[in-house]
Amino acid sequence: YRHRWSIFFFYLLTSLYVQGQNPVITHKYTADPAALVHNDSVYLYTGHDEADKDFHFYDMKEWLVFSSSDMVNWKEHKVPLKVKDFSWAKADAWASQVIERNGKFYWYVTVTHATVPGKAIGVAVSDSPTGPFKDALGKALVTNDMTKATDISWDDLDPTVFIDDDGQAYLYWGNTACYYTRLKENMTELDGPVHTVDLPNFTEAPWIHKRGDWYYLSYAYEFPEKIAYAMSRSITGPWEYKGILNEVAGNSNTNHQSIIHFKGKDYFIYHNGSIPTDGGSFRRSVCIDYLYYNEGGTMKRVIMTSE
Ligand code: FUB
Repeated sequence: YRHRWSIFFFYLLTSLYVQGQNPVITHKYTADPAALVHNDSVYLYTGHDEADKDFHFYDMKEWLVFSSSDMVNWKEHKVPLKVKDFSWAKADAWASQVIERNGKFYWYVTVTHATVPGKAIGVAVSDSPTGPFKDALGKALVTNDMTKATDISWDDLDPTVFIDDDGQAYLYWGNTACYYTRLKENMTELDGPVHTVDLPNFTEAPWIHKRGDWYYLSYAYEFPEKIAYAMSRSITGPWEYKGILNEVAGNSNTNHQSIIHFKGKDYFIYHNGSIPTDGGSFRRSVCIDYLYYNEGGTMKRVIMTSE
């Protein structure tokens, strides 16, 4: 019996985000986490939900950045980037991701274009992970050109960026259809055709990570969103669907994951609407839970702290 109890307590403890508390940021509503491991720190980039409780849609004008060396204590930095830093954009600081290349930090963001109807992807650059960031191009990197067979006006959103072991960079993004293309070494130009990845019930929010020889493409599945994932031996596929990684995150229709390995542990970072009274789909909060792999590389379903 003692043995059984110790197993029970082990699972109880490891299934909760024991060291810290969820949500990890409570003084502001934060959404669409994208974490970057750099040197001995994690930089957590988020959107900022500013909708008051009578406004039933996203009100997002800026992105935020927090850093931590232990995944528990988060330091907020000066607001590093706003929609208005992109002269060609008019609204919607939606999902984003930052990556480092050759000492520069590139931040791929979703916004609404001021003149081309629909969503667009821009890229900002900085010498520091905490900014200040500046629009790298003075125009969008990806606009809604309505030339893809699957095109809808809001499919050019939720960029995720990945640099493969051979140095080739890739940009994945999409809503309803998942797209990818190569990026030139300068990280600010697309290189070659746009491909579509066929994934069951793909909604949005692709995230690419690699562990050992496996590539993982996780994404928001159905709506309200669960997070599902596929695995491949190559960044360009073929991708094999593996199932649900995370269930619907409480009262938030969206979920939006980021997956990192930091100081020997794996983390699943997402958002829910769990701040009491006003939290919900348009007032979301970033949470962190542990992620575990099975032998063979598949991922165990995440146990959210709120479960
Ligand atoms: O935060 C606005 C949008 O909601 C994001 O772009 C999606 O991924 C979803 O989280």
